[in-house]
Amino acid sequence: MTQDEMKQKVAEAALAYVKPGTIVGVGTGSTANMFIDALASMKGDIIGAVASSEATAARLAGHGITVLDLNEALTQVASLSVYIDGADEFDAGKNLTKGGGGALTREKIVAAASDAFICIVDESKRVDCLGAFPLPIEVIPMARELVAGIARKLGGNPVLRDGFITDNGNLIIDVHGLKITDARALEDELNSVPGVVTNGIFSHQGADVVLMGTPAGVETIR
Ligand code: ABF
Repeated sequence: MTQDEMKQKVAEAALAYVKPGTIVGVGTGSTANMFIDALASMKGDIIGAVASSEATAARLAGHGITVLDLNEALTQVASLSVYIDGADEFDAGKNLTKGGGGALTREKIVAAASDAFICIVDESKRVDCLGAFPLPIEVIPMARELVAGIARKLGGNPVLRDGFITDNGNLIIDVHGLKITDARALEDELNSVPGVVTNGIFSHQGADVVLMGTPAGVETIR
C-alpha cells in the first residue's frame, strides 16, 4: 500500500467520529484534504465545519460544506464535537508536533474548542521522541531574533521559513535538532516567550485518538 493509500484509509475511517447534527473542526494538510473529500458524503448530516486555515475553508466550500467562523460556531454550540487533523509526528503519549503547513495556531485554537481530537496519520509519523521534524514556532515579526536566540539556548537551530507569512500575518521559525523529551514542559516554556503566538507542540491539545494507516490497515491508538 502506498503512503497516499494509507492516508486515504485513515481519512475515511475518521468519518466514524463525525456526529450528525454537530459542527466539526477540520485541519490542514494532505491527509486532512482527503478527510474533507470524504466528509462531502456527510455534508447533509452536519451543521457545518470550522476550518483551521484559508486553504481548508476553500476546499470545504468547494464541496458545498457549510463553513463557519469559530466565533460564529460557538454562539450556536458550546463546543465543536470533534477536531480531525493530521500531524507531522506523534509519540507514545499521543503528543504531536504540527505546523509543517504553517497553520499551527489556528489548528491549536480549533482543537482547543473541540471535545475530542482525532489525529489521522500514516505510520511514518510515529516516533519515539518528537523533534526530528523541525519544530515550527509562529512569532510576531518584532520578536523574531528574540525567539531565535532562545531556541539556540535550548539546543536547537532556528531557521526562518523563507518567504512565508501565516494566515495571521506572522512569521514561522522552524527549529531543527531538538530532542523533545518533555513535550508538555517545552510547549509551555516556548509559549511563555513574549512574541511567540504558539509553537507546534500539541501536548495540551494532544490527540485523544490516533488513526494510523499501515499496510495492514488502520490501527486505532487510544
Ligand atoms: C497539518 O498538516 C499540520 O499540522 C501538519 O504539519 C501537516 C500534516 O500534513 P500531511 O497530512 O500532509 O502530512 O496537519
